Amino acid sequence: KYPYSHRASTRWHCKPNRRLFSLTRLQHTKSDAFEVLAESYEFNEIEGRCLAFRRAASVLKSLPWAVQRLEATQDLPCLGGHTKAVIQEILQYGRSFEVEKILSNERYQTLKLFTSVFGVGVKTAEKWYRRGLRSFRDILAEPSIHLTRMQQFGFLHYGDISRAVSEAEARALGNIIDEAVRAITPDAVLALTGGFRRGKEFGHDVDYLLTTPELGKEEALLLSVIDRLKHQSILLYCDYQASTLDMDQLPCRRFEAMDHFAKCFLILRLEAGQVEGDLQRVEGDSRSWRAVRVDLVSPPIDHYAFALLGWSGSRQFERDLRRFARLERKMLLDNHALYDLTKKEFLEAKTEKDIFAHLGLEYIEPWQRNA
Ligand code: DCP
Ligand code: MG
Repeated sequence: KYPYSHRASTRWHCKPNRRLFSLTRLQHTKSDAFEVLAESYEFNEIEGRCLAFRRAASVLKSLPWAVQRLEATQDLPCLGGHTKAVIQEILQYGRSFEVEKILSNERYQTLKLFTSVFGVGVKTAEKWYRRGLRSFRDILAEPSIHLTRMQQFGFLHYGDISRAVSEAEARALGNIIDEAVRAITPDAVLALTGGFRRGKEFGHDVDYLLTTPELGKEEALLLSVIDRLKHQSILLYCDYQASTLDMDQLPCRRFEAMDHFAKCFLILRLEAGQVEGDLQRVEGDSRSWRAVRVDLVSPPIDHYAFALLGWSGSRQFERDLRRFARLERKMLLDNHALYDLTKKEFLEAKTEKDIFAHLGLEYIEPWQRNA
């Protein structure tokens, strides 16, 4: 059942960090008990349980009150028996033994470390773990391991890109991208997406959508922007993926990890002087710049609204919205389009509001989508 229709829905999406549910926050690891459980299932490739814990964490995070007794969670959606048992344990003992066991597990710790590298997914991390590798030093010293270019740059800039990006840094990057885009196509459409559009104060990267009012010119714009960043000597790494969009292949009936728009995953060099205040840095770091991960996505203008909604996240919000579309409206929603299975037609949208209207939902602002 669509969780937004629940009575608690007025508080479902809180402004980030304002009313964080503190019960499951593990102070010593700065993580969330349910996030640890979800991750542990993810590492064991048990997707259903992983998603169940992510959804439960979202429900708890949205509460305007702290849970003091298990009974208080009785009418909340998406909380299964396992989740309730963990809540009960934390209420009773102030800790979860199951979570502590996971945190001290060598496999969990190693996979967590390895997947924190740009370009390393669970499968690769698992492969390295099975070969007996336990640290970055082990990996880099192993001659038979062939790192992809993305992983090489992930290791090279690990210190910088594993550190959070601040709002001020995201703004500074926004100015750089904006300047590059306008110099090429003055009337281009550019939008900040991802966590920063939802009002988050920190993120792991900065995400932008850019396109041209004229259909078919968007990919050339993206390539020119990349070229310009290269000439400005701020492009440290670029993984460009050309568009594979084919309307005949839509709607996608199975879940796909990535959409088909032209895009690039970048590492950019950001100078301290460009940032209001200062760079996010670790103590003792006196460099005048840092590396930041940036994603640029370039959908054709007629898919822009869907891409904007999809890339604004959060991931959990997108999952729930798609599920709602499918189960309650018999419609397929993804980053490209909305397809009505009953009428057997694509529904057009120029704005996010049009998409919400097609779904029969009240429009909600990006900052309310922090599920
Ligand atoms: N997204 C998507 N498909 C992907 C990757 C991302 O639809 N394969 C969407 C959902 C995300 C948004 O794009 O919310 C941005 O992705 P990020 O991984 O950058 O996530 P956030 O910006 O929300 O969080 P962070 O602060 O970690 O960057
Ligand atoms: Mg992001």
